[in-house]
Amino acid sequence: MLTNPLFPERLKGGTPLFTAWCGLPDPSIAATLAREGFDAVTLDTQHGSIDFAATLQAIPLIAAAGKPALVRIPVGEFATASRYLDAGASGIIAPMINTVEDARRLAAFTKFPPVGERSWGAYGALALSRLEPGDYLRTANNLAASFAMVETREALAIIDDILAVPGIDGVFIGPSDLSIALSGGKGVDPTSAEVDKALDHALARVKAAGKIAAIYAVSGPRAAELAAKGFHLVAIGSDMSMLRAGAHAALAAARA
Ligand code: 3PY
Ligand code: MG
Repeated sequence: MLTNPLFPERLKGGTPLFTAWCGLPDPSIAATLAREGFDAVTLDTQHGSIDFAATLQAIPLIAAAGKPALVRIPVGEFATASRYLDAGASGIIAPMINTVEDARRLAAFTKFPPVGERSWGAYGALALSRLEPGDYLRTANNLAASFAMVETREALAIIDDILAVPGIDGVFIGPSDLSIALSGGKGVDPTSAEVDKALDHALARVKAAGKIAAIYAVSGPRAAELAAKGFHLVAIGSDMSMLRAGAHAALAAARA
């Protein structure tokens, strides 16, 4: 079952949701995190080593745990977004949306007409949702969220125009790339005061547009801060950093 049939609506429900962030290549890692307390699991195919086939395997495993699966696609690979939705993904996160044309292309590949131009073939999603084809077609545009990543100066400057594109459900802030952009390439600091100022502005614009505000957090405490600011969806990253942190903590305790 698609246990969260209207995931975009649920995101706007007032309670911040937390997603795990998986880049490691084995689908069992995503399946394991789906059974922890996360509200969703995101598969990062932009920077993670998880490939297309493993991502397709992970989606039903996450759904079997009763959680929505989101997928971050590589830059500009909008056609792949349709394939993940066909497999039953509840959200697509598209990096580096720096022009209105980028946002239009994302919407075209992730929404059926009349909003976009998505092509029919949602076989995995039909199996997971158990919806009849006609019912799936009628609801598909509201079943999954399309997120435009805002992580450059260019994107920040046109955030209202990106938000105005039909079929864009929300914005997903990439604070690391944003910090690199705002510092002119001098450093990466996703929690800098400059980034905070930019993300407060972006959050206000997303709320004014009535759309969904999502962001990546480098740690649990940072995720709590961002949820308190009013973001609807906060990713707590990542499987690799949690693995390393767990290893460091265990070794430090062992050697203490
Ligand atoms: C960023 O912070 O730039 C991201 O893309 C989130 O991983
Ligand atoms: Mg980024």
